[in-house]
Amino acid sequence: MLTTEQIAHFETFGFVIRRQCFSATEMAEISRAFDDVLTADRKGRPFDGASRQAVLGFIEKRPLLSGLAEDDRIYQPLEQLLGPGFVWIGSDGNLYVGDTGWHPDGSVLDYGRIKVAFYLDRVTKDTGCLRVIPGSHQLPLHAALDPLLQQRADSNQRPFDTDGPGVPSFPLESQPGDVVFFNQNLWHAAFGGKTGRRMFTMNFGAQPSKDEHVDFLKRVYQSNLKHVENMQYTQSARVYEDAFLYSQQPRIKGMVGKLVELGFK
Ligand SMILES: O=C(O)CCC(=O)C(=O)O
Repeated sequence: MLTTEQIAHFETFGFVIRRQCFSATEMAEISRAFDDVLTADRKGRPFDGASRQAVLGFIEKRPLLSGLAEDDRIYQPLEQLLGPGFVWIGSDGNLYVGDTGWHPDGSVLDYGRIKVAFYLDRVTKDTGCLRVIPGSHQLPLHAALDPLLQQRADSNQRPFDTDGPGVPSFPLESQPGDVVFFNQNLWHAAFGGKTGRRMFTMNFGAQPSKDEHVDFLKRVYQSNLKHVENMQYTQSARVYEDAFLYSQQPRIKGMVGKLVELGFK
């Protein structure tokens, strides 16, 4: 459970990091399962490091990983931050290559969505930890940072007279076992990571209360289908796994119901 102060931190700054939520033994198992899923996607071939590998439906592919979505250490903070009836958006397991330029994961400011990120190796400010711009999940800062998208497209652009790493931000340095929760409207980036930096995310949305929220979920689903095409080695016309979509586990069942209703596969 988050304390009142941790909730205030999340609401004000747009993120909260929970230190050493998972033990070294648990992280060793999670790490092995991660390597397994990404290697299976490459059909056993080595990672060539040419571009990012992202496997969609990542936690859904192993029971040990799927269990994270219903684990109290993840589920309870989400229920506190998003409210009851929150929905599953999806997960991805990644081997990153190079920097990730500044961006938010969307700008639907009236629809709460949270990304939960696990970095599987120690990462610091200059070795690829997640950097965030505190408070940028809200207006007016959220919109004032739009010029950073030009810099993401072309790192020579300096809309604020500085390069990407120079943009004022907070580094979420982390050790395996730490878990980052952040508002998807928050501007974030990572610089200086090694090729093959390992991280995975789980993404959740509040219970949709407007057509615009449902439209947003549909857009994300379409964009995840594209990610399967562009960043997975093994092609598929699906994002999710049946074992997860039709799980009988009450918490999982509760979060995927909307997706099944919308016909997501
Ligand atoms: O770790 C990174 O490179 C950035 C992660 C990120 O941008 C994301 O998960 O949306």
